[in-house]
Amino acid sequence: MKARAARTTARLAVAAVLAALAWTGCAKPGADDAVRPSGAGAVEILPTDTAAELAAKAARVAPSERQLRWQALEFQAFVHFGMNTFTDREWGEGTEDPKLFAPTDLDAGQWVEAVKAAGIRGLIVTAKHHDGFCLWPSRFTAHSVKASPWKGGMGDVVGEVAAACRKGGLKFGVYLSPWDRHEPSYGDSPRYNEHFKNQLRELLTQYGEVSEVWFDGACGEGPNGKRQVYDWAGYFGLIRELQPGAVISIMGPDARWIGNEAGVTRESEWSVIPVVGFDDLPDEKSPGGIAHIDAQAKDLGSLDRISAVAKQGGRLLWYPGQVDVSIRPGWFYHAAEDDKVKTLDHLLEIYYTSVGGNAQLLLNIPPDTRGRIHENDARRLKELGDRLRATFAVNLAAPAKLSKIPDVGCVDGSGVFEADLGGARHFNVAMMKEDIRDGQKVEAFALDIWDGTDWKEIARGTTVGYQKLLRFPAVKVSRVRLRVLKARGNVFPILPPRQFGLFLDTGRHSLPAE
Ligand code: FUL
Repeated sequence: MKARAARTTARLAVAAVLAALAWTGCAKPGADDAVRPSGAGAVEILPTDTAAELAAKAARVAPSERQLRWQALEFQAFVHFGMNTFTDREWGEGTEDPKLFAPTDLDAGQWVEAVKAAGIRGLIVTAKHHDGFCLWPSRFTAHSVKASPWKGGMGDVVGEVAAACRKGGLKFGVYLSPWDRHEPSYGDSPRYNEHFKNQLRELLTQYGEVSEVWFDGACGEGPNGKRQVYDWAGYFGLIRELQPGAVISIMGPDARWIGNEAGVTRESEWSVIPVVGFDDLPDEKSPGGIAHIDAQAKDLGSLDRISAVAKQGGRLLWYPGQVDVSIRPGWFYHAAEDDKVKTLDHLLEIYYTSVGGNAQLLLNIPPDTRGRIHENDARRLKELGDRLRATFAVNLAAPAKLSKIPDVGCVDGSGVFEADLGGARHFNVAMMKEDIRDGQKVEAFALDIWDGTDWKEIARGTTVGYQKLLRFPAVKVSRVRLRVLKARGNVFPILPPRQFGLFLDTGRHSLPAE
């Protein structure tokens, strides 16, 4: 009874705070409700569209339900484990003896606990890498755990990982390399496509819910190598049929590669991406209608880029970025890299710029030859989680109260949010979020503090999207102001505590004396 009353009081308090916030904007919230799409979907852009029409169209593109759920995972683990772990290589030839696969102490539960310590919410395992060795006993090849000494050939790594994820409350996903250096049918396109779909079907039906299927674009066939024409449409169709909630990443329509493997996110990371052409049917050249983007281009979604694509005729898609990067130099475990685990500062930098840069972070942690996440990696993951938990435990903007609304000029869909923190608060991290169910709109913003006499700008940025995290030297003030300087259409209020937050990271060196 007591707990229930406390919850009710807390809810009333939150409602009062929300009502007490100040927001000024040029357009009325809700004005474009009528044109808001119900979910995903391409919006056509034409050579005849004006700049204003293109901005309005871009503002209307919204994620699908599966993309929304995926984005909310924020931080996932990539687990590269397989034949390469035992041959000390990054890319196997496909000719390796399955007997080499011999983990001595495989413990998927330990993987799950280690990654959860970092605050990770999902895990994607390499069910099959380019060498073709399968971590599950596939009925369609002999090149698998079945032929290995591990558990006398009776083991199933994918099964153990899926079960451990379920038990630990992590989402579970699979990486299945389209490029297969072992499978004899590879290059005989229709036969290999059948083979690949058979393997996909096993993975999608035998292990419960699969939240993501990760298709690698890598293919190292040389000029005289095998040429496989992938049946992307068939693969995607099968996934949609068997696991409709699964996001198909990279060579797929739901999430795009960020463009590098170093953990670097663009300053302006857009989820609304223009694509040349109107053909939205998946085929080899255009998997799900997304093949024409250059994932490594500097600018993928600015209004300039949108208008350049519109001149050729095309579509706008919701296509968010995923940052895949390894905690070590390699994707697979190598004992020689045991002391090359990324530093905590480096991981924090990657976290703040990806999870805090409108992208999802997919951090690779490769288990060793025991089949365990090495102590050095596990320790670093725990340090990372501890630091993030400590920083984000208290949102200092949560009890914000109404302040005087300043008189500021508006450009496009801009607006000003101002909060009185109810006393001086010490912080060095700010968080803001757009409600991406309504699309992504903010193009430029600035964060100000009241220094007692005047407003002083302490940070400025471009896109916000799902989440923007800003780090700056610590300040101690009682009033802050967020100015949305430019937006594509109407930006709804960005409200604490869910969409606006201020935090103190006590681990940073730059803290001034209190
Ligand atoms: C690349 C692969 O070639 C690497 O081995 C690794 O799997 C990485 C995530 O993707 O394309």
